[in-house]
Amino acid sequence: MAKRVLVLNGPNLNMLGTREPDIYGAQTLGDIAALCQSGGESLGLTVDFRQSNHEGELVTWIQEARGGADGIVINPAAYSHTSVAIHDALKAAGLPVVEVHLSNIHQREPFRHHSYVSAVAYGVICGFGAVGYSLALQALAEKLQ
Ligand code: CA2
Repeated sequence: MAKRVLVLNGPNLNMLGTREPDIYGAQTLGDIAALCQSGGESLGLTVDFRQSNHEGELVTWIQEARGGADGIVINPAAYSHTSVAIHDALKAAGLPVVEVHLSNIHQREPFRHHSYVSAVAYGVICGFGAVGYSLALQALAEKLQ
């Protein structure tokens, strides 16, 4: 049976492709969703791709993933650097988590160097742009085999 992966995206990622292409690339979130759908299909994964600007909504989706998904790929965006709530929800979900960032957060401002999510992820991918999502799905497919 196909493994189910929840791909979550945090605040402002719905704005991708409209500004700062030098940092985040020119692709829209819709483009990345399509990449995940096709990449997931070829890996035998069912991908549920979502974005929210609201911390609580992301927490609720993570809670619902327990029982409804086999793994999580998450780009928590700015909440990476602030959210104990997302950290706690991911820990409680008990599912394998891969954290993705489009940009290399370690090359940027110091406040982006720490992520509350990294401690509950089994892997972190950053700096490869949209390709990072494909790499995350590939890693998760291996893990879920
Ligand atoms: O590099 C990443 O993927 C980030 O998670 C993106 C977040 C940022 O806060 C993290 O430090 C690193 C920001 C996403 C906002 O993206 C925009 C794109 C275009 C226009 C406005 C915002």
